[in-house]
Amino acid sequence: MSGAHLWRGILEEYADRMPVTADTPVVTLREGGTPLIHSEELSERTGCEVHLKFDGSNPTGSFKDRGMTVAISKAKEAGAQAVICASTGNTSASAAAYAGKAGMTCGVVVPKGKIALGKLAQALVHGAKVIQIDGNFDEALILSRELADAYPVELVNSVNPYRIDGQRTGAWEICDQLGSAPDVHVMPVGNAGNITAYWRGYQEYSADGVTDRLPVMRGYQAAGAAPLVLGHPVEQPQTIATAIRIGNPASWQPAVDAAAESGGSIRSVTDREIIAAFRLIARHGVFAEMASAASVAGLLQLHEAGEIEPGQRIVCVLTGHGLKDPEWAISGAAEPVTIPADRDAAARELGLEA
Ligand code: AN7
Repeated sequence: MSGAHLWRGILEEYADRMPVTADTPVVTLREGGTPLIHSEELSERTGCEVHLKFDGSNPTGSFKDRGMTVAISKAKEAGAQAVICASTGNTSASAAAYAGKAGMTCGVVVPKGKIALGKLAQALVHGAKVIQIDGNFDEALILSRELADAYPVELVNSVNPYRIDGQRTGAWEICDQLGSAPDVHVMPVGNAGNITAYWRGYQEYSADGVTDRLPVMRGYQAAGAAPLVLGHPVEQPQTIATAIRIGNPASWQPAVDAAAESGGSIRSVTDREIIAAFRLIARHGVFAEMASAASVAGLLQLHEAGEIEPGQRIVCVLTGHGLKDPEWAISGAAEPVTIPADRDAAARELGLEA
């Protein structure tokens, strides 16, 4: 026996903590088990031990797969033929993939022109029916809820409790990887399901004695889409981080509670801070999408404000992969050079000397 262990996906790895029985048809793409990457750069800057939980390495490139494997498996168990979701992009990509695997029809409702091209491509290749609306995510979610109320179609947004159930596994993996919860947990916040899920996950592990501590939860919205910071919905949310361009989060209260109960906060970072954080981690080998970089931007903001004690163990969640939206990456980068196919010309470009 080689002793190799191949990750089976969150429903099987965490079966005893999941709402599944022997009768549940598990629909999985072997999601979860994502890397926790130590960041030398961020650790040095902050005087802390900083890790990046890279959920961009999930099968469809975002954390949504953790919740979707549960939601689609339970929908299939209940005999659903079709699922629907509203999305800023990643939920639609994930729903389309898992519905495709399950042999179910999938409809996705997205704000026209406001989702990253890679995410739209995913929904299309996986065979979802893509409906664009002249409106934002919040309006798309209202429409999707109305559809699910009036027609035989299962809603798989994070208002579906199975989504939150699955997303708790991110917290468990971090504890399993570190041996306990971190001191500080930093993450982006949009519709606010993920911060709700992480806090529940940490609390459950704590209640069961798997972790000896709970983290301080620090959530970050984009400044132009920061209803939880302002304390009221935002009619016209604006940010380059389209994944979190959300003005009226569905999990509003549990997210606010998670921040308060943990002694943490939900604050905002500007698009400028997000881009700077995006570039910083990309230069050090990790390509996450703009919305994900809000977590790192938040950590740097906390550090600059002197609110991070040195020596703490910190995890920043990177929720989605940068390849979903290469436009922003390319627009800020140097133009590639073009030269003849010649060794010495290439050496000159690279600044090499014989
Ligand atoms: C990369 O896909 O809402 O606070 O419809 O794609 O749980 O909403 C995406 C959200 C963070 C925010 N990072 O998480 C959708 C959608 C990325 C995201 C969030 C999203 P929540």
